[in-house]
Amino acid sequence: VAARKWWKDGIVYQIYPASFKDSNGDGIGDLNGIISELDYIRSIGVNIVWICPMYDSPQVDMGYDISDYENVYPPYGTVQDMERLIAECHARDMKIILDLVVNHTSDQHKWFQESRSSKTNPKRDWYIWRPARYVDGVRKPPNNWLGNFMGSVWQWDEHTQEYYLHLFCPEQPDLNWENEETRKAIYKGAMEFWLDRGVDGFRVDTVNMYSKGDMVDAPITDPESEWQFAGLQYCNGPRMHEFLSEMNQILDRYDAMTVGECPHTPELSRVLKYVSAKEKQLNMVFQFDVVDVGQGPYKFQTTPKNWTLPQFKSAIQNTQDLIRGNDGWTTVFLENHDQARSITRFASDAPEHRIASGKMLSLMLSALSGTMFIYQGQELGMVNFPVEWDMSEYKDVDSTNYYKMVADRTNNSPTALAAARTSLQHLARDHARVPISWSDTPNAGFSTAKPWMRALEDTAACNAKQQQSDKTSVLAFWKRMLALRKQYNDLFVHGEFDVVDLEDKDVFVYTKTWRERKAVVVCNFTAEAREWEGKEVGGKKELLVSTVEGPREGKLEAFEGRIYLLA
Ligand code: TEU
Ligand code: CA
Repeated sequence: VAARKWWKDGIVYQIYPASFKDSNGDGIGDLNGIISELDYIRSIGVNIVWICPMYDSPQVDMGYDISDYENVYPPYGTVQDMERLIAECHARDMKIILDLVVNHTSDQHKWFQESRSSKTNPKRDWYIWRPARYVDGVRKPPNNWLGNFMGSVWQWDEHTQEYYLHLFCPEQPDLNWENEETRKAIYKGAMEFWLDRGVDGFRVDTVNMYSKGDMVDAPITDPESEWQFAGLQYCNGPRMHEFLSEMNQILDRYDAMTVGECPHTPELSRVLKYVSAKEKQLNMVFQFDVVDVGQGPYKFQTTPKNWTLPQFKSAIQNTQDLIRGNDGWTTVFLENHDQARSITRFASDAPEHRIASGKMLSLMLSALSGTMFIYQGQELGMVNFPVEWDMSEYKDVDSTNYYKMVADRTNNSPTALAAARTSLQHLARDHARVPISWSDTPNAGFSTAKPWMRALEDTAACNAKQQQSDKTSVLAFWKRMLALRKQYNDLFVHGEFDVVDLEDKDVFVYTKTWRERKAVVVCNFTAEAREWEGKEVGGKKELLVSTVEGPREGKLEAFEGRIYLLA
């Protein structure tokens, strides 16, 4: 048997630099703040750290708009600080991966500045420029595609009288991957620059969007709008695998790990093409099945808890089935910087249920197969900020643009705006981006100054300092689960996953199987006690762990989770 790749057994901790820890009192997290908490991160049981974009950027999309790949955003620190962070991770036997954002740059990147300067500039073709089309003498963009942050994906440029493509904000022009010179510049500046400084791999942003295909109009799914959902057209384009093979040749030289972000790709066969070992593209991807549960046609066009447990189970099954009987690999995650907090979304953030919910989700995740990803604050059981917070606390373009669109469309209808607020309180990316609650001191112990985003105020009930010395905390439970995940590595990380009762709306029961070993995982997703006799799973059961202390028999408590080993 060939040795397992190091990243398969990885437990990754994702850091959002702006909100992790502020070391110099300017209200913004920074690299020195991260370095000061590496021992804390390691104590959780993590062995890989992922740093969200820390590159120089005007921060229109929180660093996913990069103006210089080879420099650090000054409030975060310097390239030397990054070198120190890399060394300090390695000194603790942890790997470090960065975010690779190369579908687009910032409009402030020098490549784009040159590209937009004239139609004959040598870098004109590094971005995607198209002439207008005229309908009854009216200037229109080249197609009807809707952008990820609302509006058209095309921006008119007065100076050269053409449109450029931006799948995200107008300040995030898409690079032209069809141009070989552009690709080479990306590999050298964005990848090799950091691989040469010792980083161990990348989380690859929007990895399936580089090849845009023929860019024809999208079908009309929203008759009220001029712009139509086009995700299925701009994702997984015809040259995607060719580009990734090329990119992989560089990554291979460094034995670098890759995890690609793979939106709008529901078909397993498609996903497999990205992650199968023999295809040599990416090591693994983030599928969107689970985090998309309960979202509307426009993400926010929905009501809270608008999902059922069977939907959640089959979404998890889709990600687990990816590795059944083939050479692919998968990921385990419920949170990241683009998702609201999982306790609020999938369990209960009511004060009396928050801790139980956090432990139950930790248990549910820790026995799933694949490389595991934990997002900062998830290990503390952090939850969404409250509904009372004003609209001005939402800083993310994704949230503010949606709210603006609803206002425009409905002529500021109070009912429509209230519905938008309710949905944002449930699903907005902002909830994951508030400062980490380190202690029960002003500004949650994150900073000595007023933080760039408002910190949670319930820090007495939830902070890292208190949880580190409390054996019953969510943090203590995460540590225990990650230790068990290591102890039962074959079964939990590599075993085969089966849902026991897909239709049950209250309890999620699944089994894991590795050769003659078997475990059954039982999670009560309701706020009431629930009967579970376990007749569907034969054999003698021995309790391995429960989210509730003490001997466990009979009914499951509200949001209780248990794992049994089967003899
Ligand atoms: O996200 C890309 C993506 O496709 C979405 O999940 C996106 O966040 C969603 O449409 C918003 O509701 C990545 C990054 O993770 C995200 O933070 C960036 O904003 C985006 O790319 C652009 O770089
Ligand atoms: Ca700072």
